[in-house]
Formats: sequence, C-alpha cells, structure tokens
Amino acid sequence: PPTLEDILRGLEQDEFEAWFQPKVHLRSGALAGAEVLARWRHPERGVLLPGQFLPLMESSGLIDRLFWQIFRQGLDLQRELSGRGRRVNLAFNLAPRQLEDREIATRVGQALEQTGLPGEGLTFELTETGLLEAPAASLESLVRLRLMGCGLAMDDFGAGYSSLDRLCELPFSQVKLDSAFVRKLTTQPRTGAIISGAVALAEAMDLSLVVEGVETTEQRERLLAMGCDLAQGFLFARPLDREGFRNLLATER
Ligand code: G
Ligand code: G
Ligand code: MN
Ligand code: NA
Repeated sequence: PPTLEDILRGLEQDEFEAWFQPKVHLRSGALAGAEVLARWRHPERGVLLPGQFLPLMESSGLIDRLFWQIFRQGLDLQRELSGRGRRVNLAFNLAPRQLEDREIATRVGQALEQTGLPGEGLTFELTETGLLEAPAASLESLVRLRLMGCGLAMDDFGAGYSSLDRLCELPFSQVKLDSAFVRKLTTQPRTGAIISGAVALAEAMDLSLVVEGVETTEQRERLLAMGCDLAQGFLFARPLDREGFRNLLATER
C-alpha cells in the first residue's frame, strides 16, 4: 500500500478526486442524490480505492485534508449544475475523528456562503461505529450542520454495534441500511423481517431509508414489495467520476 509520504505528495498534487454514486428511487430509477466517494488518481498505480489510503489517512489525521479537497470538488460541481438550474443533493462521508473538529460546521457554513449554495443540498454520512466512539460534546457539530439545513445520514445501519440510542439523540434525516442485509435477502429468510422492520422504523421516525448494495432486479422487486423507496447499488450505477456523473445527469433529463 502507498506510504504516508506518497499520500502527502498526492494531497499536495491534488490527485484525490470526488466520485459520485447515485442514490435512486427504486421504483422509477429517478435520481434522488449521490454519495461522494474519494478516489486517488495515482500517477503510477492508476485509480486507487479508499481501502488503499483511508486507514492511513485516518490514523495520521490527514483525513481532514482529504475531506476538504473532496468537499470543494463537490461544491464546484453543484455550482456548475445550479448554473443550469439543476440541483443534486450530495452526501459526504465524515470520518469518526472529524466529529472532534469543532470548526467543521463553521467551515461548511462559510463555504455555503461563498458559493451561494443551500445547506439543503448537502448530506453528511456517519457510521454507527464512529458515533459510538465520539464523545457526546463533539456531536454539537452535527446539530449545527442540521440547523444549516444539511441532511444527516446514519451509514451502514445494522452492521456492527447498534446505536439506536444515537438515532434518537441526534437529528438524523436518513438511515442507510447496510448492504449485508440485501446480500443475504434471498438466502436468509429472516433478513426480510429486518428490512421490513427498518422500513417501519424509518417511517415512524420520519427518516428516509436508503438500501445499500442493490445489485439484481430480483432484489429490487423484493425491496419494492417491502415498501423501500430509495436505494444505492451497482444495479443502478457504480461510482462515477465527474465526467461520468455529468453524462448520467445529461441522460436523466
Ligand atoms: O467505493 P468504496 O470503495 O468507494 O468506499 C469504501 C469506503 O470508503 C466506504 O465505506 C466509504 O464510506 C469510505 N469513503 C469513501 N470516500 C470517503 C471520504 O471522502 N471520506 C471518508 N471518511 N470515507 C470515505
Ligand atoms: O460509505 P459506504 O460504506 O456506504 O460506501 C459505499 C460503498 O459501497 C462503496 O465502497 C461503494 O463502491 C460500494 N457499493 C455501492 N454499491 C454497491 C453494490 O451494489 N455492491 C457492492 N458490492 N458494493 C457497492
Ligand atoms: Mn457512505
Ligand atoms: Na454504507
């Protein structure tokens, strides 16, 4: 895997890119937004996935610099789109330790002011595990982002430790059901009960539910029958680079 020196060099050379994976309405396939996923266009190794650089970035604290580079690229795209009257909600992943950054909401607010873009166009995704590690005080940033109109999604819901209490405490707007459930849907009958339960829970808590990892039409049919509305997965689209995402938006209209 790349070294810390290489990662630093990559950050300085602006080699990290925002890619975009559509979130869609299951029934119509219409775009509901996109998750922004980091990729590293490495000069020698090609395009690298987060698994190759995120762990080292998280442990070294460089994740913060990655976030702001990716975030800036996302806002650039939104600005370009809004010039053509088009709005697409973009969801950025927040690493657990970023919750300790008391300035994050302030900086996001400043970026929105500078670009004139609405907070409603942004969502921030947090993993359950990250929230369990986070000290209660640091959760203030999340509330401030929410007050600015931004969405807040609990990512990988149902995987690892459950944090239903966090779901109550924090002003989440979305839950993303971990892809493990969809994967087992056809082999483990009880998985269906969990998904149906999540649909009911989300509805009762006034949250939108995104089912992750939808790969087949069979899964799509089953999920529709269970009342799922939103999904993300290879059946609809893989993560796309900026150009690919632009092209997808063009064919959407
Ligand atoms: O496509 P995929 O391999 O893109 O992503 C793997 C994991 O990396 C996902 O769990 C995703 O949440 C995480 N990830 C992708 N981009 C970012 C990013 O910009 N910041 C953080 N913190 N995590 C990211
Ligand atoms: O943040 P999160 O862990 O949710 O990031 C989404 C991850 O899931 C990314 O690595 C993305 O590439 C991956 N992904 C998205 N859709 C699918 C899918 O349909 N199947 C599989 N196997 N992975 C997916
Ligand atoms: Mn995510
Ligand atoms: Na996820």
